[in-house]
Amino acid sequence: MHTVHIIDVESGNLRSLINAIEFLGFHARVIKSAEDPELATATRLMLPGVGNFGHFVDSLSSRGFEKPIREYIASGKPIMGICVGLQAFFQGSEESPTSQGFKYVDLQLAKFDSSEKPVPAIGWNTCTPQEKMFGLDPCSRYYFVHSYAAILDSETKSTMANAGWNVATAKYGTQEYIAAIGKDNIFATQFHPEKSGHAGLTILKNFIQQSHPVIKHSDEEKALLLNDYSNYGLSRRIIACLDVRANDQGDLVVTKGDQYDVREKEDGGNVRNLGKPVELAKQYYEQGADEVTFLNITSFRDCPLQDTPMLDVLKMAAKTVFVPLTVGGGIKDIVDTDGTKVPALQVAALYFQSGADKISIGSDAVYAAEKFYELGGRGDGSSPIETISKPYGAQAVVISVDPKRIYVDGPDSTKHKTIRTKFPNDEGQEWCWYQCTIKGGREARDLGVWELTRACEALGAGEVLLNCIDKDGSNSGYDLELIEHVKNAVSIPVIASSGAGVPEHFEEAFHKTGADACLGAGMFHRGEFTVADVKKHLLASGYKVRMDNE
Ligand code: 1PR
Repeated sequence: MHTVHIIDVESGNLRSLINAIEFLGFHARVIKSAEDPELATATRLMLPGVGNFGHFVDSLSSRGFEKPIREYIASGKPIMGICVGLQAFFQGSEESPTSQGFKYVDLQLAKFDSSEKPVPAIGWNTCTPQEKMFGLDPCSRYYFVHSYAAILDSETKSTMANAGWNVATAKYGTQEYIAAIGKDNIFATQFHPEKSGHAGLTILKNFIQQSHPVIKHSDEEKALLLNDYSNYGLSRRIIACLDVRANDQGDLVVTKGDQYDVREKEDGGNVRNLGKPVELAKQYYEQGADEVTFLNITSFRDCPLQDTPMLDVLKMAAKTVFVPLTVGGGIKDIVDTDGTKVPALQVAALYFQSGADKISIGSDAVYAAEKFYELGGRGDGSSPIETISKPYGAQAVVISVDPKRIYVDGPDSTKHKTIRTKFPNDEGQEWCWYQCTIKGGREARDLGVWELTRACEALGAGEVLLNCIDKDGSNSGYDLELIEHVKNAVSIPVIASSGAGVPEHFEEAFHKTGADACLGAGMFHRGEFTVADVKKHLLASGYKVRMDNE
């Protein structure tokens, strides 16, 4: 059985890669030091990286990894780079102009053009591989999350061809870029195979076994699954969300509220118990969820670090769920039971090490935005959004927003950005703004969702999880006006949340708004519909979705 060695420079989520390798039945060994003697005996080496290019390549150099990696490559043994690990093989990146790549590929990486599409690019794209690329399948979807890429044009394509590189190309918006490269013993993917469901695990297995299967599909499968390059090339993302808390017996359960009230109306007002977090996460993964989000909904209480229950949930879930995991609730500066101050960055690091790909910040995002405006439209570097996105990248920082609709007479009746709604209230008011709340809707603040999301984007957030207290648990469909309002405010991806009750609601949100992803909770937990039901409905309605069949 092969042992796979993984270079670790503490850049993001290695746990998922280790889990994926072990799930496939191989051994995984992490190499943290360039002096580790196992580096010389390794026969399969992996170079995974997330976040900032400069941070990653500089860490490799300062920790002395560059020389042994070059020696390993020169020995002809297989190496695989993942994400920023692919980028490290290039000359350099516009992201970090003073940092040097390994220069195996004579190209520079550049930022995606955000004037035509959301950046970072987050989602499931296809790629078109040349031959001998470990079974990369043009009908499969792979999970990409990045702002910088090796952009292709006729010149860069001939550079790659002349240097003998096999390339898998992908297209995001109008920009073509490199999804994977292969030459001799080097293989690398811009996407995350360990987060790309069964399709990604297959690539990992083929690389480890050094096998290049030939992929065949029927015309029917091709018609259904090949990319039509709608939605910038990304499939429509369906996210299953688990609101987690301890019930009155002290067990950690998945619960679900109506307008954030998670207690039963009868039966003594117990916390609604809809299942066990790890089991449900696995179930939704197997049904085809493109992401799973865990929210610790009692995080407003004191939450000492060693009690943080979500860490264990994540660790367990990440062993069987190979799509991105987001965790929210309690990502803030905390004081531990022994009085130690633990900065939010450290809390987030623990979650990343436990298997999270993204963290989501709720209440602290509101505080950060309030401070941003107090300082005249800038941050001071201290908010968790800033401290976490700096080393881990914007794509790892989601802000979770809990807004409520507030009706007013007209745009001049409030300082907040308003919209004219198609749904006037009983008093006939046709204008409204969306008020931000903190502590799971318990406290309303003098800040609108428009202002909040713009400030958080400027501070470094990479995605918005857009809940809606009015719609939560209502099964009446998303607040489409709210989604469009926030899409107009920011250029980062927006996840529509709250109100989904039937598959048609997902279709409606994708059809009528620019939502980048749609999240559902109650309808899945109650077993009314599966994630697969939603995807089949979307597919039948002409939307491209990821169908990840074994
Ligand atoms: O403030 O950074 O500690 O984060 C707390 C997190 O917990 C926030 O993301 C906040 O949204 C969440 N939260 C707090 N209280 C509740 C609650 O329900 N009592 N849950 C809560 C928010 C909203 C979604 C829900 C959708 C879809 N729940 O997660 O899943 O509304 O539901 P539906 O499809 O059934 O309508 P911090």
